[in-house]
Amino acid sequence: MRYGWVLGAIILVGGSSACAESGNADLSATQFGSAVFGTATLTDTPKGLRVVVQVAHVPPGTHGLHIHQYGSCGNEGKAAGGHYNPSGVKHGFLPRDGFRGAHAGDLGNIEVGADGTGTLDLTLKDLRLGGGKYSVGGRAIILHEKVDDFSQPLGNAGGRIGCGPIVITGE
Ligand SMILES: [Cu+2]
Repeated sequence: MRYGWVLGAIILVGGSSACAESGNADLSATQFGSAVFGTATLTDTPKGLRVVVQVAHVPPGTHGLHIHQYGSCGNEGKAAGGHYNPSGVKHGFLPRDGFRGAHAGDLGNIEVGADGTGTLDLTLKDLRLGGGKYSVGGRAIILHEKVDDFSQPLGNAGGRIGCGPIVITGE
């Protein structure tokens, strides 16, 4: 009997690790005539959700990058709704401020060089692609026109120039 419980526990642990998922988001321009383009890969790791974003054809400078509530990019990105903020907390920078001081979607900024390309590589503790308290699958990554200055309420990052729905693609 006791042996059966142990076996069950092993199966449960194995099952939860098999839930480590991977996904991506293809970012495209929200405005007609814009060539903004990007890809994001998302992977559940033991340390958290790893998000690697690469963008191209973006005006040089620092641009806010967030996960927004809904996986829809219509109406110049506005259909994605507000920042993903399941805990109803203030705006911040998730790696620095944690879930109490930042929206779960507050990824900060991406630096774009003179050639119009930029890369961001973050691992976000307790954020997950699927399942858990803070899951981002089915939401959207938004690239903003301006820098996220971390001011309230939303970081003052301006319009949404790129958008990509987060799709879970495999384990
Ligand atoms: Cu945003």
